[in-house]
Amino acid sequence: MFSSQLIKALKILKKLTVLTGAGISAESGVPTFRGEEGLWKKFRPEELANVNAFMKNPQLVWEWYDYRKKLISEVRPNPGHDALVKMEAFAPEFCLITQNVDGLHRKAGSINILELHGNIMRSRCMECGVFIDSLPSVMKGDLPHCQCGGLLRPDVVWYGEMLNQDILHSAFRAAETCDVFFSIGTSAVVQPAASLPMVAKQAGAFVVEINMEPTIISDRIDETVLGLSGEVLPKLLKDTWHIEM
Ligand code: BJW
Ligand code: ZN
Repeated sequence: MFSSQLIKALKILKKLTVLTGAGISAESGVPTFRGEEGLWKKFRPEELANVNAFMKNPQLVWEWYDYRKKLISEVRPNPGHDALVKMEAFAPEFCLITQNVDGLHRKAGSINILELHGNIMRSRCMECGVFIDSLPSVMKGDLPHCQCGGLLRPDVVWYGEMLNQDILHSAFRAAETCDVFFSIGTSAVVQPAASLPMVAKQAGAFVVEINMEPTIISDRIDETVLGLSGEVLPKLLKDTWHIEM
C-alpha cells in the first residue's frame, strides 16, 4: 500500500505538514462538498457559500449553517483524525493545515492547527467585526444580531473572500519548509489551499495524497494512496512507527 520511499521519508523527517479537506471528516458523518457522496444534493455550496447569497437571503444561508452546526456538534473524530494526533507526537515539527470548519481536529487532540476557512461554530458581526462563540445572541426575527445591532454571519471564508493573511502566510511557510507533505481528503480544486501541495513539491518535499479517488493533483505529486483516510492513516502509523491504534 505504501512505497518504501514514503516509509523511509517518514522515519527520518524533521518536519511534517498535512493539509486536510472534507474527506477526512466523511467517516465521522460530515458530508463532503463535491464528488459522488457530495454533501449538498439540494444546495450547491457555490450558491450558498458566498457573501452575495448571504446578503440576498440571510435566512436561507443561516438555515444551512444551523443545520450543519447541529450535525457537527453531534459527531466525533474518527481514526483518521486520531492518527494525525499521534503523528504530531512523532514528528519533530508538525503543522496541520485544514480547510475544514468543523473543529474535529482540535476535538481529536491535534495542537498545531491552521484553520484556513474559519470555524463554523464561531460567528462574526458584519458591522463591528466582533467574534461571538455562542449563539443565539440578540435575535431579530430569525436572524442573530450583535449587541451593536449588526447582522452576525458565520466566521467562515466564503468564495471570493480573502483568507486570513497571517494564517495563509503560515500555511505557505509550512508547505515550503517541510520534508513530507500529506494532502488528505481534499479534491484540491479550491484555491489558494489547492496550491499548497504544489508549493511543497516545488520546495523539494515528498508529497503524498490520501484520497478515495484520484484528484487533479495526483499526476503531479510523488505518491497517491487510494482508500479511506480513517483506514489508511492508522495503517501508515503501524507500518512506519509500529503503533497500533
Ligand atoms: C475521502 C473520503 C475518505 C471522501 N477518505 N478521502 C484561482 C483559480 C481559479 C479560481 C480561483 C483562484 N483563486 C481564487 C479563486 C476563486 C475561489 C476558487 O478556488 N474557486 C474554485 C472552486 C475554482 N477561491 C476563493 O474564492 C477563495 N478566496 C480567495 O482566493 O480570495 C482571493 C481572491 C478573491 C477573489 C478573486 C480572486 C482571488 C476562498 C475559498 C473559500 C472556500 N470556502 C468553502 C466554504 C467554507 C465555509 C463552509 O464550510 O461553509 O470551503 S467552499 C468548500 O470547498 C469549503 C472547503 O473547505 C473547500 C474545499 O473542499 P474540500 O475540502 O476539498 O472538499 P471536497 O468535497 O471538494 O473534496 C472531498 C474529497 O475527499 C474528495 O476528493 C473525495 O474523493 C475525498 N473523500 N471521503 C479520503 N473517507
Ligand atoms: Zn457588532
